[in-house]
Amino acid sequence: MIRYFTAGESHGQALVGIVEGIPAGLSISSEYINHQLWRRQQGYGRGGRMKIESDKVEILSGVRFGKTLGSPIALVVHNKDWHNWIEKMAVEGDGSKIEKISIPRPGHVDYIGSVKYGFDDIRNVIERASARETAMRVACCTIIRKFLEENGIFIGSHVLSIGSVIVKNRMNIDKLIKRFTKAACGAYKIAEEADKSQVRILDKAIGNKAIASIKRAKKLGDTLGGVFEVIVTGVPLGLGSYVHYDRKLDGQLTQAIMSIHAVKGVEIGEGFANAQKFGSQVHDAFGLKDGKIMRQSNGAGGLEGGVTNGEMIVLHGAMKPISTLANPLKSIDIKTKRVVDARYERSDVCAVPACSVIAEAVIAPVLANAFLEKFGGDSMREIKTRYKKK
Ligand code: EPS
Repeated sequence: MIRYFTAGESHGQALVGIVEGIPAGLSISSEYINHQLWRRQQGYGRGGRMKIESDKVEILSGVRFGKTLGSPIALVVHNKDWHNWIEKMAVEGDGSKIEKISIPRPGHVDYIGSVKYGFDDIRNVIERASARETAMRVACCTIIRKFLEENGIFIGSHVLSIGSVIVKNRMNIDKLIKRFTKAACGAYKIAEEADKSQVRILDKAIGNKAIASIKRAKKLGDTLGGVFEVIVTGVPLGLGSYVHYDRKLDGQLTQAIMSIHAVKGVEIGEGFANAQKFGSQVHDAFGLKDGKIMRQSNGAGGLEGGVTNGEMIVLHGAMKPISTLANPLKSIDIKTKRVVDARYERSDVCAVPACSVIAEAVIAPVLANAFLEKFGGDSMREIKTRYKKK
């Protein structure tokens, strides 16, 4: 089974990661991972930090001559901004000359983290709670994603709404998706098309409206959230299981997306909208195509009973507006107990496009583990032979 860990503070020296359980013989390069890191940094509405960083991964172990060895893969992404934080983030010393942060931002984990871990300096919380951590998550998960791609499973995403600007014409979007997913790279083609928009919205006019609303939010010192859609193609029938709660793949996939910073809602397909319809409008009638049993629709979003049904997987994630506000809400200084404005820490106005890219990445380990449970082996060759025999 594949596991991965990340470590690193937002303004520390580096983010590091270890990916364990990748079979031997998978082709991977830092260039391949760097493209996903670049995608994570894009999007209209990102803050000043993205102008400083140009995230690049260094592979330290587990890969030889471009192929995985089956051993743990160690990765590092250096934080360029660390050079501006060497004293504030020093590993040694007592920090007595460093100003402590005592004003928490509502919506962030600043206050809760300081109480939970017993800190009198909120900086200790901010550093690890920052969404910067997702850079290493994307790096680790991209290796796992490559494993899926070699087995014909492709992941893509696009943005459905930013603030109150919503892609309403679902039929048009579904037509586009149908066309895109016919490409050799399946759902990844959706990602490539969405990447052409600064907000990753497939409808150009709606995209322009979204950009205008982010501009407005910035002017007001405010922030915006939104909803994104993640699609997976090439998924074989039978991944996950209905026999036990923790083997249900829908539960595992939604947890992975919910674990991304600022995500507050996840659904499979049109989960919430379907709750308002008749069953006959939601469920996917069986049919026959060239003698093969198929579905006439995909209301289930590719999952029934926690098991993949052979249709594409459709997931939605809702990201709340980023909690750091340039025009701040009220807070309390935990040192003086006085009511003050919340502290402004450099941040993004909107990071929904980046969040959709991160979501593509973080579901890869869930899918890969379900795949390995069914077709697993120690090397790519062994796995491919088993998968072909299915
Ligand atoms: C981020 C890096 C962070 C934030 C952002 C995401 O860098 P800095 O704190 O130096 O600006 O820009 O994180 C947050 C929005 C947050 O609230 O922590 C990144 O690399 O994605």
